[in-house]
Amino acid sequence: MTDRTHQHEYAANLVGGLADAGVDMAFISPGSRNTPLTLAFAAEPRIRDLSIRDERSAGFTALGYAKATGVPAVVVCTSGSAATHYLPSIVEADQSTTPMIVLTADRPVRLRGTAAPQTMDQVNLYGSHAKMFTDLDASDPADGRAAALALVDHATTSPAGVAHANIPFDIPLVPVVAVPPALRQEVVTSNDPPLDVTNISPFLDGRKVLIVVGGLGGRALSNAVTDLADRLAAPVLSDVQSNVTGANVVRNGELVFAAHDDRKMLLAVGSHPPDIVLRLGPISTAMPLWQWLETSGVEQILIDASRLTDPLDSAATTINADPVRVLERVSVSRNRDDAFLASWMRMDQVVGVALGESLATLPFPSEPAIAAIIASSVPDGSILLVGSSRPIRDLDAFGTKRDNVTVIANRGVNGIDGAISTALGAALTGTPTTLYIGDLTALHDVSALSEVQRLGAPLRIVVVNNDGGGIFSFLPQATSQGVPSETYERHWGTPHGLTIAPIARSMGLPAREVIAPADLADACGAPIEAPELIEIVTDRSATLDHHIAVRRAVALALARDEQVEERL
Ligand SMILES: Cc1ncc(C[n+]2csc(CCOP(=O)(O)OP(=O)(O)O)c2C)c(N)n1
Ligand SMILES: [Mg+2]
Repeated sequence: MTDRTHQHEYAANLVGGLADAGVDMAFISPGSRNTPLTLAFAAEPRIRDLSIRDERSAGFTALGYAKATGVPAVVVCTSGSAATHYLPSIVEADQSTTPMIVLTADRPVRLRGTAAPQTMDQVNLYGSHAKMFTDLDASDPADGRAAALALVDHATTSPAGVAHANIPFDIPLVPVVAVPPALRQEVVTSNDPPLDVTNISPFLDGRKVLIVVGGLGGRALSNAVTDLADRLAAPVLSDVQSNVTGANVVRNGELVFAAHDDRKMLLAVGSHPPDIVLRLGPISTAMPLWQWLETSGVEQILIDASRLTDPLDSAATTINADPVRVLERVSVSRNRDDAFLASWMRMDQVVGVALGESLATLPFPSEPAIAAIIASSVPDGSILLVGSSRPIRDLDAFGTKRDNVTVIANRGVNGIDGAISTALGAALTGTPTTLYIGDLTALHDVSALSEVQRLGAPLRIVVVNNDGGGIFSFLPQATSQGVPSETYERHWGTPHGLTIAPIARSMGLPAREVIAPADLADACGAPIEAPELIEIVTDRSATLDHHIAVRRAVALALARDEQVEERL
């Protein structure tokens, strides 16, 4: 792993080199992966660091600055689809010979070609429109300055144009020593012979199987999983996007899985460990689950048709095939011992009750309660399109899984871009659709509100407005001593002070704010006949505490049930 000191020093040298070469302006879009660069720009007094939330807009702003000054402006963004939004401004810069320097943060090289979240191929992303592309290696700080000078040189040498550097950064992204959670290690090693891909039955027969369905959906998969889970008496942890339901689904799977005692021991897995995990499709939204899969050593079989590989690198066997086809070939005798399943179902029930009680005690509006209300109130037969960042995680953790609601999300690269347009596309099928997003996600695609109004599709947009990027409160950037609070607010908190409802109204879209839980439930439950926007304003600074309170209450209830209070 790249040493954290090295990559921060590298970023500081790179930014220092840019300043030496005359760069005086950087347009930075919020994200986590670009943290070393953001901190370096914030600390460099010769370069003004401006935060612009929409990368497309940041690209054009940099373009205008460079056209007016002749000095290359710098744009900086996180990994994933963020970088794709620079293309129109890059094409203009290239064809108008305007100097521009594009710095895209990337995941570490070892995660390339895997299905790691918010990861895509960023090498040569802008093709012939960038004069120069370089895939930098931030491991030796001494190289940073030379890289900067080369970028400026390429951007400014006639004919001027675009120099693009892609820079992989590894965790920890902030200059503190991160303490990894000490999850219980349930090490089960397998000396079994190599798996015959046409038949995984011997690996499942008579064993305690936990089925994990990631972000993969479809009726056929749901039926195949339900059938196999029934025969194996296996509990199923299904990701919110998988829409897999059925009697064996642990409905509060994320919370059950995340519940730990104060020594960070996972209660559920500790008390009721599986012999083997059958993973279907890409990794799940629930981070506690994939952290456990990554570190526990539990035997895992992964079946995924994707061309991308396992980002966790934890499956003993990966079968690149359609999970439905593989599951159809499984022949196992019916498992008559359902104690394992019953224990997970009981935990689920305990957690469900504790969750309900805990949500009710939180002051409203709390973001966990909003997720629960939206999940349970949207109309039967409708689509629930959920945005990246907190909404999908909150829906996964706190929302009830419903058989008759189809959840959709843009989780290929986890962008916060294009959400309103995507929902409009879904609603144009005629199926009533609810879009549940954060405020930055709404603002990123705000121009689409006028299309929603114009096309009149059955779309209800619910915006949870916490005045910025709430998700970053959950990351080390929020508390690290290496990130001054003013810098945190400018580049991650990114408050804007806007309410979205008046913006929507200005585009002719009916829009209103709701405050009370019952009003939110009524607003979300009403038939969706014409487009409208519902806004609910929350307190970003309180969200993390709300989450902690709910998780604590759930863990306590589970521990009590498991007779392990002494461990809490
Ligand atoms: C196109 C794009 N740019 C940047 C990011 C990095 N990013 C991930 S979450 C997030 C904040 C989203 O804020 P908001 O929509 O208000 O949701 P909240 O976290 O507040 O619930 C950002 C900027 C991204 N995923 N996609
Ligand atoms: Mg927000």
